[in-house]
Amino acid sequence: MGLKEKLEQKIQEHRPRTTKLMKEHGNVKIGEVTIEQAIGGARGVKCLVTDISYLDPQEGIRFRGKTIDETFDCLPKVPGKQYPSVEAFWYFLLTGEAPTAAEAEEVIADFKARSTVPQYVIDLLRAMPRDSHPMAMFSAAIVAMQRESKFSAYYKSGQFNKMEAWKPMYEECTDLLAKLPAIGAYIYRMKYKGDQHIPSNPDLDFGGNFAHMMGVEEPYDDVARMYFILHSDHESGNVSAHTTHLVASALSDAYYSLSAGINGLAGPLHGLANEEVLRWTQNFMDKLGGQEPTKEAVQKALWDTLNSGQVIPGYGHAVLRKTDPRYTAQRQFCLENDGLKDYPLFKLVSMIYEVAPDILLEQGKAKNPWPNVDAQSGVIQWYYGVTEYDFYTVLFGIGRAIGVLANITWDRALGYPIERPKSVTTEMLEEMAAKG
Ligand code: FCX
Repeated sequence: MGLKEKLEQKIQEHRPRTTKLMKEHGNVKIGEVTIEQAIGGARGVKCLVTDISYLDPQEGIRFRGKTIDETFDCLPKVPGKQYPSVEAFWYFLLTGEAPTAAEAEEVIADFKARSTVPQYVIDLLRAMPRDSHPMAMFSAAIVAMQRESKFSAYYKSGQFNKMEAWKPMYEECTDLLAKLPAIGAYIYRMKYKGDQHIPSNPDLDFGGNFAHMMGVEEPYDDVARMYFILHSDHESGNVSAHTTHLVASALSDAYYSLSAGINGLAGPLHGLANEEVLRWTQNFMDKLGGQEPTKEAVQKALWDTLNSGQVIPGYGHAVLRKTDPRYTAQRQFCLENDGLKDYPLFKLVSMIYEVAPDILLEQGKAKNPWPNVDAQSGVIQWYYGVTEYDFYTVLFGIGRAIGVLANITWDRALGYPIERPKSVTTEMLEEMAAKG
């Protein structure tokens, strides 16, 4: 059974659960909202539903019920490689089942057939000022392809059927995802590698072809697979996932929705933190002027950052209350890699890990003093020669697309309505507060 057929089977099995919850238990309360939550960014308000991933504050992310290690273990590896293909993971996120090696190969072939980037996207990227931020380029490239939308064409066809709408959505999400490695690599080489490009290699999977088009040697292909999978999904409330879901809830197509989500990812409190981490560490190294970093120097630099009103990038989280297992997975990758484990930048990042949590605790503001995914990801990129850190959030964006596109396919399958929370005025809150 191919992925689309398997997905259809899963959707048919799932729909009665959603229908029953809505019809028979629609008035069961799952939480309350306080004034603090209404003003404070809806932190902890349970009002989104997804089965693609779940984030436990203590344990961290589970994809389709599996921890990071279990996810990597259950998926077929690319032959001769340590990590599974992104295509196998896409199958897993969509269906909740690990594909066999043959099923994964089928998805790899399907992605290849969809991976050509239209020339007008290249023209658009080339027309943008070369110093445009890579995230602005990435977002523009995605929204430019809206004219390809199969979902919008279906909506306009006059035959729109809510039960069938997931099919064109699935098609265009796959179309879009398959093109992202080539778009990312094009931006990278146009901006930073003298505009010299490397054609796609049709024999390679998503991660392998990305590494090839970036022009980075093995094992960067496995790094890319690991990176994309780790960054794919973090349940639905984070800015990029929520924005993509919100925009798609208006029946906007995947191009509009993902581009919007990518714009949210570009904020320094969200995905751009991986760029900020590298900027911070490089500035710190520059100030040291070749001297070995000491714990005392790191402590001082961290306090200087806090005292200047800035956040320590890569630390803290809105949901997590422990070290992010995505951080741990990447740290483990470094520790198991002979070159990386003694790499000065890795040692510095490890030193920050030793001192930053205590400093954040002493400062007493951050609810979570532990590192998140962004604190560790840049070191690995830097080690493999991808040192242009303003590109790092594009890498995050390619990964994040896997999760959010799987989510909006399911949004259409389950017929989730347009999202429209209610706002109140400050005066209303004051009246409610006075009543107690
Ligand atoms: N450094 C300094 N102060 C921090 C901090 C940090 N790393 N993390 C939180 N704080 C501060 C907040 O700024 C806030 O201060 P305020 O009361 O003066 O406004 C206070 O601590 C309480 O915030 P808290 O409830 O702990 O955190 P939020 O849920 O509001 O915000 C983020 C969560 C992630 C935005 C916050 O921890 C932060 O800014 N971290 C640094 C940026 C970062 O690494 N972002 C990436 C997160 C993630 F993994 C991703 O999306 O990629």
